[in-house]
Amino acid sequence: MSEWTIESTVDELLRRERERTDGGRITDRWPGLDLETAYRAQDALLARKQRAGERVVGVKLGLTSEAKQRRMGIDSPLTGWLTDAMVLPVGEPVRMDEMIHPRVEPEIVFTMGRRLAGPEVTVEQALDAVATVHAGFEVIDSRYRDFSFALPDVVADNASSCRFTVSAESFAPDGLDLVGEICQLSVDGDLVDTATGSAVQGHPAQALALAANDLARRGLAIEAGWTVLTGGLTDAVFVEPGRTISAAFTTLGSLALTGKR
Ligand code: 0L1
Ligand code: MG
Repeated sequence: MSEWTIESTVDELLRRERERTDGGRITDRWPGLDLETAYRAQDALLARKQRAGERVVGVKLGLTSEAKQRRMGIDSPLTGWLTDAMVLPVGEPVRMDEMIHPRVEPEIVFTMGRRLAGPEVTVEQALDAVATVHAGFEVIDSRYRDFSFALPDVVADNASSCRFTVSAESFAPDGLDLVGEICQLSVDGDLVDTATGSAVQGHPAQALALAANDLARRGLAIEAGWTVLTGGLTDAVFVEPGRTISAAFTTLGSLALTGKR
């Protein structure tokens, strides 16, 4: 491709998703792809999905923990869109034949009781707009080889969004200690990682405020009823056929996912 544009970037990323194939960084071929243009590409990619019948049901934050930022070599959080096609009902397997190289991470999830619009949303205002809190899993699946990307690449790729599961058990935010909430991540019964809610920007509601303030720069807001994934608490674990990944939270309950070829 001689000259890269937002539309050709979207074409390429959707082709990789459809054909379940990864590829090199767009920024290697389009060094002019800056962050602002990348978010325009993300919105254009969403518009294509909406034209194909998908409906926005929420927003996700990515790279909200220092551990994940260090691992991916990117020191900034980002946001992406969640659609109804990404919903993975509790108990359903992760269908690996629909994906490229899926990984799973446990998250604290909010459902919104009220619209939340930036700028200058505080953590208190963010938490006040939350209806319920849940344990959740995000299945991420980068359209880049080996999950190797610069920030504009992963932003254009809708923050590696693929699927997400939200536990049916719900909690009112009042009275929860979301900073101290512990999550233990196990693979086939073996504990592999532990983190607390403080890993997510110091407080998961801080991540929510960050999303509202970021979206406000694009003239957008978080709508009532939306789901918000606040970001991986621990590192993400690769899905394998037959592998069961489980997360046990102190208050929010437990969830498990199994990979299926
Ligand atoms: O949800 C996430 O934290 C992932 C954001 C994108 C980075 C990645 O693919 O690991
Ligand atoms: Mg995530």
